[in-house]
Amino acid sequence: AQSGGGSADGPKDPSEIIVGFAQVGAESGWRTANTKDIQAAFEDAGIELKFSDAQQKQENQIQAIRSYIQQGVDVIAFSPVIESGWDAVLKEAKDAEIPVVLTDRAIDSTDDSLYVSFLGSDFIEEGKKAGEWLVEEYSSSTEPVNIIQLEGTTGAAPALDRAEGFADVIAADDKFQVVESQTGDFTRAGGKQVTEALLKSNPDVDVIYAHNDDMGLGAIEAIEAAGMVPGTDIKIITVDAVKDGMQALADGKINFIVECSPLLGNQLVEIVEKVVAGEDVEKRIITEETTFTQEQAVEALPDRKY
Ligand code: GYE
Repeated sequence: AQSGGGSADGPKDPSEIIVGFAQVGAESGWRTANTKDIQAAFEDAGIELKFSDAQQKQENQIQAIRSYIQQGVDVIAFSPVIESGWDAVLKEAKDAEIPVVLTDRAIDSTDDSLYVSFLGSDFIEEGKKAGEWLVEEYSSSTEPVNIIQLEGTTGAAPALDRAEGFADVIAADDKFQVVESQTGDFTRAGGKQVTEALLKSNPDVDVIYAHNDDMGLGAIEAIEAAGMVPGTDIKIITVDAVKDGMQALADGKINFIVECSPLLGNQLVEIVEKVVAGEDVEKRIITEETTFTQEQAVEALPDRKY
């Protein structure tokens, strides 16, 4: 079994453990909250964390992972920017006997011995929750419902899965039509730009489904600039539930948010400690999440941590 340490002298002290974390970037409010939470959790645990920001580029992440392998860290954790293309570098980690933990996003590989655990949300479920709200919202209408989808980063697990879960649910009624679907790369600027362009060719859109809050917030700016009222003229559904998103929901500019928790730090520390001690860890650990309506956002906002 892969193990980052544990010797005849007994378990490693936390202060002897070194973890290398290869983050996606700083593309969204979710991501910055995730980075803060992970850094704080390792600091609290007294475990050294080497941290790198890949600026949403896979090649940078691969470079960071290679450098962690060279430095001989005890555990490598990373949030893969896209799903595909990891086999070679993860094989190098495996050969170096450094266990890898996938944090937040999944990889697409047939070899599940390349990582010890995958901690994060069920993105298909999130997409389904978004679709279920929409189906319920329009349950008494027979008119067509024209939808624009703002996709996350092309090829990223949350973009693929949030599209899939949503599509599965709305397929139940062909009044729901995704008339346009384009990537906004999970950023506010991306969401704004794509919405601006798409509103021109689709002035009669009813709903925008954005794969994260930031793109939804960008869409709000574009809708207002076009002289329409977000949340009323065009309904908006997003995923994440970061503070800015929750504020817009409470203000009536977003209609529904599916929660995706970025607070993975403590669970990641726990996995690292177990792996280093040579204990078994669950192959898949799913984060628990809820959803928010406008009324629920008003109530939840004061206690929102991120
Ligand atoms: O929803 C988005 C971020 O991978 C779950 O990445 C994460 C997503 C999150 O940029 O805001």
